[in-house]
Formats: sequence, C-alpha cells, structure tokens
Amino acid sequence: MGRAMGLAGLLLGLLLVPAVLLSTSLGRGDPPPEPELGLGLGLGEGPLAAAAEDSLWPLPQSLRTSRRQLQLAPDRFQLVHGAGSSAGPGCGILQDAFRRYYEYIFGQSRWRSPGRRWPSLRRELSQLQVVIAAPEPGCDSYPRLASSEAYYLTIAEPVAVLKADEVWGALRGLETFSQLVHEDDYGSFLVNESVIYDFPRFAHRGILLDTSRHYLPLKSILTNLDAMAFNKFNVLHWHIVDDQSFPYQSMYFPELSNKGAYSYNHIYTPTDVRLVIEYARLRGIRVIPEFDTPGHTQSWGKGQKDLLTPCYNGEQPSGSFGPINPIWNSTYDFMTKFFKEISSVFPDAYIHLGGDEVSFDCWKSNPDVKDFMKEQGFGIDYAKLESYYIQKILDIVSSYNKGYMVWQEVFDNKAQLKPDTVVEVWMANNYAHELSSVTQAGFTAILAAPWYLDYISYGQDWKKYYSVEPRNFPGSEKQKKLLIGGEACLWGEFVDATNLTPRLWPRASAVGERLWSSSNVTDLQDAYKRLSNHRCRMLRRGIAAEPLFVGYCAHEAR
Ligand code: CP6
Repeated sequence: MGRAMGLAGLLLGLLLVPAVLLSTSLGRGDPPPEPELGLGLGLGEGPLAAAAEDSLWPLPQSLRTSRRQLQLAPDRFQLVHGAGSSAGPGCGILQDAFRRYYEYIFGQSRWRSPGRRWPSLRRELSQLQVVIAAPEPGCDSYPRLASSEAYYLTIAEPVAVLKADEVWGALRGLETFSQLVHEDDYGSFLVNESVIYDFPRFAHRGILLDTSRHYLPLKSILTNLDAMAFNKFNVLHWHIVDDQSFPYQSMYFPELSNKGAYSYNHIYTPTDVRLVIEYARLRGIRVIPEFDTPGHTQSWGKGQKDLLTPCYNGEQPSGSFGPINPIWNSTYDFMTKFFKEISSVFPDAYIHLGGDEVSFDCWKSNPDVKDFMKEQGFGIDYAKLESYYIQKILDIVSSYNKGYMVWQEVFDNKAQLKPDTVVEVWMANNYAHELSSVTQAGFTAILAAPWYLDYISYGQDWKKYYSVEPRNFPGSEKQKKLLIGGEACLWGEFVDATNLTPRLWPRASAVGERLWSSSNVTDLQDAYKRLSNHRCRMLRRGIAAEPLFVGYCAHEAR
C-alpha cells in the first residue's frame, strides 16, 4: 500500500466489521430463501432480493454499509479522476473503464424514456472520483503476478472516492461500485452509503480456455474476458494448441497452422492475439499462453516435419508418431526459435509449458530413442528422458527472461526447476498431498484439481467448487503462502462457442469468490442469494450464464 492507502487502511481498521457479520449488522428483515425448499415456488432469484449488498460477488474483504441511500442521476453522475491521482485523462485503462462502467450502471435501465426527470427528495451522489496513489507502474503497463489489486471505496454525499495503489485496484473497485448501484421499481438509481476495503486473497485467479479441441471465435474469448472481469478473475490461461488442432498462427513457422489448424479460418492471427491481450489488459487480466509439450502435440507434426517421434512396430516405423522427439538437436533448434517468437508475442512474465500426460509407449518402441537412453545412462526410466527434454525447454525459455508454469508431472518427474516456477496441480486424487510436496520443495503452486468445469453433473455443483478450501493441505505457514491461487479449467472436448459461456458461468463464479474473498466467507445460503443475483446481473450485461436453480430474474420480460 502507498502512503495514502496506508493511512486510510489504518483508519478503516478501526471501523470495519468482518464481512460475514454484515448480513446481521444490516438489520434487514427478510430471511434468505431456503434454496432447496424453494423447489417449485420460484423463490430463488426473485423479489426478496432488493438490497444491493445482496448481489455483491465476490464478497469484499470488508464492507460497512448504511441504510442511507443516495441517488445517481444518469445525466449528471460522472466517473472522474480525483485530485492528486497519478492517473489522468491520458490513462487509457481508466478512460475505457469509465466508459464501460457508466454503461453497466445506467445502460440496461428498464426506464429508457429520455427526459423523465421527476424531482427527487433524495440526496444525490454526483461523482465517483478515482485516485491512483502510486505513480508506477502506470497506465501503459501489463498486470503482473505482483500487481496490487487492493482498493478502498467510500460512498458518501456528495462524492464517492475510490482509492487504489495501482490502476488494477481501481478496476476491481469500479466493478464493486457498479454492483452496489441498483435501480428501484420507479427507475431511480440508488446506492447505499458504504465503506469498502478490499483486496484478493490469492494473487493468481485464472480461467483455462482450450482452443484446440474446438476453435473458439474471438468474440467468445472476449465475452469470456468480460465475464472474468465481472468476477474479478485476473488470468486467462490460454491452452491454445493441443493434439487436435494448432490454431496459433506463428510468424516464424506459418506451416504449423497452415497444416495443423482445422482450416485456414480456424486460426488466431498475430492481430487476433494482440487484440485478446489488449482487451484482457484493459480489464486487469494477464494472458498466459500454454504451448504444451512434449505430449499433446499431434497437431504440431503436420506442419513441422521431423519434430515428433516416429513410433515403431517391431523393426519397422509404424507410420504413426508420438511425443516431441527429445533426442534430435533439430528439435531444440526449432523450439529455440519458436519460443523466441512466443516470448515476444506474449508480454506476460510467464509462459505455460505443459508437460502433462506424456505417454512413453512410442518412445519405448523407437530403437534410436532406446540407444539414446543407454548413452545418457537413463536405463529404462522414461521419466528421466521426459525430464531431460523439459529441462532443455525450460532453459530455452529462461534465456528469454521468462518464468514458466508447468503441470504437476514435471515436478513429479524431478526436473530441475527455477525457484519461481509455478507448478499447476491438476490430478484429482490426493491433490492436497501434491500441494504439500510441491510447496515442501519450495515451489509456488496453483490449484486446478477440484475445479474442472468441463465435467458436469445433475445438481448444484457450484457448491462443491465453492466449498473447497485451497489451503487445506498438510504443511507449514510458509508452505501455505506458496499456494498463490487457482484456476477453473474448461477443457474443450465437449465445448465450443455454443455452450462455452453457460458452462463456465456462473459455476466459475464460485471459484472466483473462493479465490478472492476471505476464507471465512463460506455460508452457502448467503452465497446462493448473492450468486443468483450476480447471475441475473451477468445476463443483463450480455453474459449467457446458466441458472443456479429454479427462479427468475427481475429484468426478464416478454
Ligand atoms: N488436455 C490436456 C486435457 C487434460 C489435460 N491436459 C485433462 C485430463 C483429465 C481430465 C480433464 C482434462 N483434456 N492437454 C490434463 C491437464 Cl479429467
């Protein structure tokens, strides 16, 4: 926190009540509806949900709100830079966010008639002033793992003030502010006087999208980035290529997508990629591309000859191919050039290098690989060969000053990893034990195992995702600190543009709150009420989020 925030934080500490106490301290009359008992009665998403705090998602770390309401007049209310802010009208991130959030706050009014200006006796909120305390890293930068997303929001007459160290915190605060403004039955926009201090529990809060099993049009990816911002996610893990297709259009190796994409149209051009990165940046979202090797690489082989391992049937090549061939120098020449390009195209400090699910069958069948194993003294331990390969790739990527993420097998196979390597834990069985081992070895970890959103079942599975406590693994405090976040994964075998959004949202929102809010925010009934309202708000904002359960949204009309 900078100086301004430090002082504010100090004062606030005296005022704040824990967020969980909020619903009781507000003294509102309505008991939350019993979700499961509401069966058939449609109570879930309906008229009981009136107060704006009932729709906050994810719940802020601390929140004090009064019953005094202020009115916002769409033709007078302004989002502006406050005095003393290090950002001004030249700050593209904030200018764009002001425009977006003005639209989210007033845009979907049920009362669109212009010139309807009944005199109001209510006190008015005329501005939200945004103050950025720190001069660095500035408005042209990219969000980083170490970015501050904290913000401090006071809503009082006549102006609301949103303070943040960095613009990323201001983005999160604008989202919260927009969630607090609600429209009453007469078309007035109201907000309760409130004081909020908020920051994320975990620094890495990701969504994995898979654009290989099915191509996702740019529009789907951008819409998903909008939804991520509504849920305060900050990493798009772009699993961009895999066995089935290679949609990434490489500048050095255009044949990879010419031959490996589903078609000439099913590609992401350099322009597309830049667009995704910039759209994400404007929402405080990092884009971490994954180029998964040595397994999951069938599509690479179509456009790059002599890259995959030829498999053998006895003495003869079988005509099929396995993982990347780890024994040829040409493999590493290719990877050196390829990752040089990737390092410059993607600005994030991390690249995900995959390393999951490598089948050894093909390597075992190949006589040249067998000879190489002997020369290297690997015996018959093919995990050693895998580590040998990964090691070289890690060194290549390091030489471009990039950090890397890997799937858990890379750690399990004992590759030498740089200390800032992020190990992603995905295997469902005994993931707590794996978190324990990874952090015991001193590496930072990301948890994905309990949050495979491509896996669907009948019922409210968001509750299962919500009820995970990521730090619930054996280890010291120091180890717990090495768990820096998690990811909700949407693998693409059964997902394309037709069902991406409803399959992800609002189920991923459950993961979003788990990764943002305090660990003691666990009440399922309270979460149900807020998430139902949040889902209705996502619908109003153009996100086709599926329902949690029976009910309706107030904005629906025939
Ligand atoms: N693709 C890749 C996948 C999976 C992984 N890697 C996967 C494995 C098991 C389940 C879901 C997804 N489809 N490249 C593992 C990280 Cl249950």
